[in-house]
Amino acid sequence: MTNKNHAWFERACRVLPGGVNSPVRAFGAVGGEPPFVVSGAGPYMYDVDENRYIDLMGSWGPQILGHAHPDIERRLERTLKLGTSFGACNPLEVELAELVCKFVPSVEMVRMTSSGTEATMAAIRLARAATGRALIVKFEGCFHGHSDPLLQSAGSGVATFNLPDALGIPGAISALTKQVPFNDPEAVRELFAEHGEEIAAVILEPVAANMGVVPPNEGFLEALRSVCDEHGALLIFDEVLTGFRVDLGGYQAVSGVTPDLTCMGKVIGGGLPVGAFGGRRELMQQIAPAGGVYHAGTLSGNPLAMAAGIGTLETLAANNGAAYTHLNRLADKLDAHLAKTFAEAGIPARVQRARSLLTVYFTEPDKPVTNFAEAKATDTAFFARYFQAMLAEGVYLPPSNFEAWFLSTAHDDEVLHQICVAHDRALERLS
Ligand code: HOZ
Repeated sequence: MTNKNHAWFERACRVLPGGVNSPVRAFGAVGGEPPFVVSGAGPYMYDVDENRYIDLMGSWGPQILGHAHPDIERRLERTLKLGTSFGACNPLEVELAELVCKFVPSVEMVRMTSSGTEATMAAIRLARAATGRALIVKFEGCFHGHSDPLLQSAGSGVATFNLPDALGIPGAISALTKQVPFNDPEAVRELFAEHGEEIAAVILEPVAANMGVVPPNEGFLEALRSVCDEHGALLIFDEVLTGFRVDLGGYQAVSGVTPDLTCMGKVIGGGLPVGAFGGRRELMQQIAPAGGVYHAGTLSGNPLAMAAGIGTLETLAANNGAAYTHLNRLADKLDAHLAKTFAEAGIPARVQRARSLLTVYFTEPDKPVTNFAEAKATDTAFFARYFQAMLAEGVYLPPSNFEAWFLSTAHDDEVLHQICVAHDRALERLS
């Protein structure tokens, strides 16, 4: 790390806990100091020392069109000139809501928030109000933001830093969240057999992507749908990561399983702070002021975030969703190259995918990782070495094995070739 990055990290550590504003940005699990990024263009990011990185982190998901996409920039410039926030109704929030309702199967009405955390928090409040029940079922290793009821056995930064679940969270609140292993419908059925009358909702990422990428086993989502229906509980999909990433309709469109409520974020804000939750009209009408369940936010529906979101969704929808064909094709190529070269190098590695979302686990290639316990049993220490070797070759991966890699439409075949070359060199460094 050259001088300017180091100096910025020292300054940051004096005024920001751990030098960061969100734990996953720190290099705690991979070692070293994080670069300080000053700009991005297409598939690249640049740090204060003018190092260029091919970005496979994509701001943890939102940058599906790459950095500084010209159409998004134009929309933001136009919107910016009109004012940054009014705290009053604005046409852009209606336009983005219309797009979300059009594309996401479960969503007839939507409420914009400022983050994914806020979206899941409000969706749970709504589920509790709608059912008159208190318990929530959550899956180990799924991450739904940092609200009190959802931090237990959480993935993402909580898993990366191996943090205790409950610091600062009263036991009475934790007791209302029941945890079960991902991909274990039997455990869910047993829980319902015991507490069926008390369970308000089952919440999950339909593809777990905060313990690395763990797709649902065949029939798992269907089983959850039917157990919720049987017991009058709501099914909540947290599609903050999968929404508009795996398909315009999210993973619910891919799987054909429709939840009662859907939480979104990331891509729908085109790189600006945003979140949203939505569902059937009859449920969403219970949100204030239409109904009595309170959710509010000064910056909810912020015009800049809405403008970036509209531009992003319209671009993704153009040409019959050609963007997704491109993303999936690149992911296929990357997956094939990684699998082949790891095998040739004698490194046990397994690429797990949900369309263009992917993770490499250092484990036996033919043994699927299906839950949090299995993800934690993979060789994360080797991932740290691989991460550093890739960074040294100019590729910025998410600095944790419990995260997904993100491609963008700005990554083309030439950039993919550069990633593959960097990877091959990284393997040489590791040999
Ligand atoms: N929620 C993101 C994906 N795991 C990480 C972003 C963050 O926590 O800063």
